[in-house]
Amino acid sequence: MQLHSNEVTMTQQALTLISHHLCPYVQRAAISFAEKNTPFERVDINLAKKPDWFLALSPLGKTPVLQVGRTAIFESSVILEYLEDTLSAPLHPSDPLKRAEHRSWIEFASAILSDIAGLYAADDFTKFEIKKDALSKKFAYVETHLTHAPYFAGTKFTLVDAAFAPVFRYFDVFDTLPDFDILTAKPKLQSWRAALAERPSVKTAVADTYNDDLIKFLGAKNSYLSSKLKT
Ligand SMILES: N[C@@H](CCC(=O)N[C@@H](CS)C(=O)NCC(=O)O)C(=O)O
Repeated sequence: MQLHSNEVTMTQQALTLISHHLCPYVQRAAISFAEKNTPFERVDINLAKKPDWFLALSPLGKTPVLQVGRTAIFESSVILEYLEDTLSAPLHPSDPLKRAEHRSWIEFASAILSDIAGLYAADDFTKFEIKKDALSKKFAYVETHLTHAPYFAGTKFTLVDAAFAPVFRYFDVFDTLPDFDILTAKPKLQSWRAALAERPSVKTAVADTYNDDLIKFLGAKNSYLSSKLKT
């Protein structure tokens, strides 16, 4: 039997995920690797002091980067697609339209992450409330469009779940803030969040110290949210 050359290359090349210990986009890839039962090396870097070797690999200067042998792949959605293309245990639906729909939802998760970054960086109450409102509206949209349980597409865990699990993880800390009620009164979303939190691949995508590390990271932002965390 002749092996396809990609199979040979793929199995021989080391997979290294260049990461940041809190990065939600890194978590997507770590979750996918775990779901696919594929070992990888994880190298955490300090994004506040990016090493030159990292900047040489990552033109956008962002984590995650997946190094496959000598090739660097950047952008989490591209990394997820590469893992779909090369590893077994698919996390995308096989139907092209469904797959496209799932990709759209992954984009939506990225838009939510962008609002979350805006929320924790907002330096006054007004900006904070604008971001909070934008997030509330996006989550209300999710709530009305969730039609399956326990996961986004039903009993099968998919990449949409891998993209939303790191979104919900922020709220374990945000929910400790006074009057922070974005996810309350959204029962479908809450049960999806709970199911994701129980998933082993989701649990192992971050260190046990994640919540404390996130509080430290947010506390150092000098933002409206960090002032609320300290009180
Ligand atoms: N669109 C990118 C976003 C990645 C991203 O924003 N990563 C953040 C950390 S979570 C980063 O590296 N930020 C550093 C910077 O922007 O300087 C992806 O999906 O991979």
